[in-house]
Amino acid sequence: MSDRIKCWHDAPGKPVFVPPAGAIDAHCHVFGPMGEFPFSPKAKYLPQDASPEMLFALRDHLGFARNVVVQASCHGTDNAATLNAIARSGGKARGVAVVDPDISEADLLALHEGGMRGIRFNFLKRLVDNAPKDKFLEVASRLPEGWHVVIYFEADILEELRPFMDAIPVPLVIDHMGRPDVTQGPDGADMKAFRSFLDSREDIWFKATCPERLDARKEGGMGDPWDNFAAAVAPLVADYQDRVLWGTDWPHPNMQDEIADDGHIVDMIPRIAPTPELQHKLLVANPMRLYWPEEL
Ligand code: 0GY
Repeated sequence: MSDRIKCWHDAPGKPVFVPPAGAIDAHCHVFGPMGEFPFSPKAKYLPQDASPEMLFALRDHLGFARNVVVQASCHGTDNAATLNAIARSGGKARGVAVVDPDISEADLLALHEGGMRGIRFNFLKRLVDNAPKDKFLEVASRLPEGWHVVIYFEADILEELRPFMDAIPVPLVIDHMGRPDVTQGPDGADMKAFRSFLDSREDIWFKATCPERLDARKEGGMGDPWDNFAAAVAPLVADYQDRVLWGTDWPHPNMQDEIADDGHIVDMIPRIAPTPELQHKLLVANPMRLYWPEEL
């Protein structure tokens, strides 16, 4: 039990920034509870329980209305814990699944019924053993109507992944902007490459997320208050304001070296989206289009 890691802040501060009504935390996870929803035997980290109730309490504390729960790698392709969180949310959560690429049409539809609206392909070698592009492409071609593909990769493999991503026939959502080195600044090589990728298709979305990962002290950044992140990401949000999402990344998988205060993470929002109009797009209008389009 003692080697189960915990990466979240016990008592995050109340943010100064007040999110607009209907704001959506579009990137967060749940872990377990392990007694009901065991972790995958292939999990690369074993976290303490981060339950739906904890997530919803944080949502309310931070001033958000809804969550998009992304299936975490520690649960493998068994989406039961994420579906449980969605079911317990009273309609205030939807999700992104991780599936065995051989999944049947009936099982995909069951995921849709359970509130999933996309699938995630993870290319981080420290999180998954293999990422079969040919099988991913096949399953991406038979997703339920309106679904998208979330892709998680690091900046050094963006070019290598381009032909694969170009071939995906549904909208793409890129986790954490493909993890650019934000210390390079807004015009650094990583941001330039990411912009060129965004310019290649109008249906590529991204999450302006994870100052705590991308601007962490241990990665050569500066840590909270994450000035490198604000400087590098604000121009991207302004230039691609109709296809950017935001999320807390709670419970911050694998971040035990530097526990981020979620209140501070929320207070980054006005630094990357300084006007009420941008904030509404980032937190309400954009995620609603992807996750609750029937309400628009
Ligand atoms: C994140 C990032 C990480 C982990 C996962 O599914 C996961 O385990 O996404 C990570 O370790 O970088 O998006 O939460």
